[in-house]
Amino acid sequence: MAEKKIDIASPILSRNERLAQELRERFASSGTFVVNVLSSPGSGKTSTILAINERLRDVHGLSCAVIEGDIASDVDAITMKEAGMPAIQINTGGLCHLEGNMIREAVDALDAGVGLDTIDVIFIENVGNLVCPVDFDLGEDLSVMILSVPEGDDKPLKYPGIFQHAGAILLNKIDVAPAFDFDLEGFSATLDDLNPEAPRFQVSATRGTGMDDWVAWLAARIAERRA
Ligand SMILES: Nc1nc2c(ncn2[C@@H]2O[C@H](COP(=O)(O)OP(=O)(O)OP(=O)(O)O)[C@@H](O)[C@H]2O)c(=O)[nH]1
Ligand SMILES: [Mg+2]
Ligand SMILES: [Zn+2]
Repeated sequence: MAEKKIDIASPILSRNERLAQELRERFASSGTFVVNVLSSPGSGKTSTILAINERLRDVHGLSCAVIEGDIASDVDAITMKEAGMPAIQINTGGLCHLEGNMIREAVDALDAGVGLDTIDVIFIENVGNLVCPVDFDLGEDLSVMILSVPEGDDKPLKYPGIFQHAGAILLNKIDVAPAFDFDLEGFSATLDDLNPEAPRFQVSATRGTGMDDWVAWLAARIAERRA
């Protein structure tokens, strides 16, 4: 008997595409710029968003909010709220990426709270994972990939998809580079092949190194989008 192959991925992805389009229109009408932050667990997504928020708020006069995606717990949302940002926690209950329907619920909650019109920038801190988050469009304007030095310079070779997808690439924890023999030239050469367009920034989220340049670039993208 011939085997019947059931493709469950395509309907899920096409439903997600429709939701992403809906979200994109909603963000456009409220004038909200959305950044999808992607990385492995522990690369510095939360620390980077905190560092960006300080500069967007103090230097550029922009108000930020966060949607936190984690398999469990609300520790990151609590950290963001303590830093003064409205934050919505999504617990995926085991799912290793965020999908459009989860973002829609979180955006509804932000809208019912502070109001979407009052938010200039939403950061979506995706679930720490270098594989499937790239398959799920969340209606974002920009995807930022964060690699941290201790993960090693070979990661773009092993997980090319996420590096190709990114609109900007941060190399975080640059303060510990000497301890890890991170091959900056080799890393750059791999990115030249995979994604020559995306700008790259070497940063330390906790010490602030490189943050002003990176946030200036981001603020310019936000201003362009609004214009
Ligand atoms: N040395 C150093 N440590 C950093 C830097 N950025 C983050 N860290 C530390 O790395 C650890 C993880 O940082 P987080 O910002 O929580 O990373 P994350 O990607 O949000 O982690 P998950 O949400 O759990 O995936 C924390 O102990 C941070 O203090 C950095 O630039 N330099
Ligand atoms: Mg985090
Ligand atoms: Zn997944």
